[in-house]
Amino acid sequence: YSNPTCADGRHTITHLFEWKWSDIAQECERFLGPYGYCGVQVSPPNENRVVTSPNRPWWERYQPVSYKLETRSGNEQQFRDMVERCNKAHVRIFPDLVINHMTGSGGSGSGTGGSNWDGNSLSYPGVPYSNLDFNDGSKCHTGDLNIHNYNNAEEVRNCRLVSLVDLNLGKDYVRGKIADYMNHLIDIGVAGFRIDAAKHMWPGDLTALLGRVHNLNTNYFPSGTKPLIFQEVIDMGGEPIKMSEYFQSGRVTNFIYGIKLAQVFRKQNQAKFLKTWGEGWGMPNTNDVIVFIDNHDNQRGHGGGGGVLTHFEPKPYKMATEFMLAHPYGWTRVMSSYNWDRNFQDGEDKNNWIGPPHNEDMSIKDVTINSDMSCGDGWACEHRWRQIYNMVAFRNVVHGTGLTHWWDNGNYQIAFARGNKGFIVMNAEGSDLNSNLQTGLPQGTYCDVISGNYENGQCTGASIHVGGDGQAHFHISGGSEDPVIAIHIGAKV
Ligand code: ARE
Ligand code: CA
Repeated sequence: YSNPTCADGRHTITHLFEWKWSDIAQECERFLGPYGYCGVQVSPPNENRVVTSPNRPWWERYQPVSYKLETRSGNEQQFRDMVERCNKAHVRIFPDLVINHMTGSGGSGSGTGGSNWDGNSLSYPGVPYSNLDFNDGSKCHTGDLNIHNYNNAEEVRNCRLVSLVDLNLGKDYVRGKIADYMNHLIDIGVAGFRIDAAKHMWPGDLTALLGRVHNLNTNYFPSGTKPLIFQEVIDMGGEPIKMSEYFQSGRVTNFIYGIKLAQVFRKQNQAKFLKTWGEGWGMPNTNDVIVFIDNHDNQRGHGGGGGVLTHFEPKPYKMATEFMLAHPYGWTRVMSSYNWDRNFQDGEDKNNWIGPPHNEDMSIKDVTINSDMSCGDGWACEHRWRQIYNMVAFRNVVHGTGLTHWWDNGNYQIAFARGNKGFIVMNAEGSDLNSNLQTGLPQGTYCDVISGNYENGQCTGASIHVGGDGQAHFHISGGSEDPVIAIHIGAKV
């Protein structure tokens, strides 16, 4: 379950957070396919609770009502159309799977697909689940059935995460309903899943569940291909539940990764130490993780948030993302956000609930595209930033090579090569970088893909001349907004 199910030569996914299926389908065709992305993590496709106080927060989608494919992102027919068009564009779809729980306890109503639910009697007829399908007082021993102590693994897995009513995945019936849902999505043609709140489910229940899941649809994938699974397990080292318990059922989210890189690019820890980045920093094996700079939770202070870089700080954010995409460690995910008006009070953003850009009737707005390729109407579209999409291509070009020719100045200036295919120089120092460096690349002129593109055999930004001995001269001004140069053999004039 940890083999990426990407089309050949593609190695990075992006999370198009809260996008509509119709926009994702277009984005696969007009951008993600042509620019070399492997795939898209999409918001939970199943029916969710309609939350009106606050009004339609993004997090309502983490409160399932049924497994019917009907949400603010679109209906089943639109979902199918997206999967088909994206696969045709060689872009894979990875739905976010919320299977640990249903809605918050208490309250009742009808969901985004019209199914009724009752969080008092634990009735979800759209599945159907009844009170018999949940962990209750027999399995969870906290007085209010909620999780309070993350140092008690049993409590974390059998009690309610922020009052979300906790499904009993030990039950055959529950596993069957979830497997049916997953198989429905697999048969439509998805390539794998993000598993939400995996920490809150028993590893044995997850492997048993996966045992009931189909191989991927042979219209798009070689026969016998298993879905790629990446599990959300927040493990920063201080709790009994470890990422390693979940390697059997796929990859895990490496949350330390973004926090540590934020420290470097905020100049709280010298960049020279990145020489041993990856397993050398005590992180899991490269094949067991998905890595990212920020995610939809920690970019707004949810889910162990705090301290990570986001699109609100573009200079260090781009640098951290460039480093991630240049470095061989991990399977990479690029966040793609929308903007909201942050309102910090006592260090907390009171607006961190705000949902995606929407129309009067609360339907999600279309993603509009400007003439410079950026997005409009509140969509941040980091995945379309030149410095980021060109490094996605860099990663594709250098795939399979190791890290070579490491150089640093003992402080915040670093450089390294990827075999004889690519080279990156980063200056996080503030003062100029002016050095001759060994690039490992064949002689020639290369486009710096940070300051510009390689178009019609020419560079729209800076060019770098590599000599017959592999050396090149680099000058990066300390005050530059983009103090990075990256070159690779796919952008050689
Ligand atoms: C909302 C309201 C709550 C309310 C609840 C039920 O905010 O006040 O009680 O509804 O009515 C998201 C939001 C939540 C939201 C939820 C449901 O973040 O605020 O609750 O949707 O609408 C832990 C988990 C981790 C989880 C984070 C948020 O381990 O799995 O908390 N992350 C995923 C998603 C979230 C989503 C959910 C799970 C739920 O990515 O977007 O919640 O489906 C330490 C621990 C971590 C812990 C962290 C935060 O770091 O190590 O394990 O993360 O603290 O508590
Ligand atoms: Ca649970």
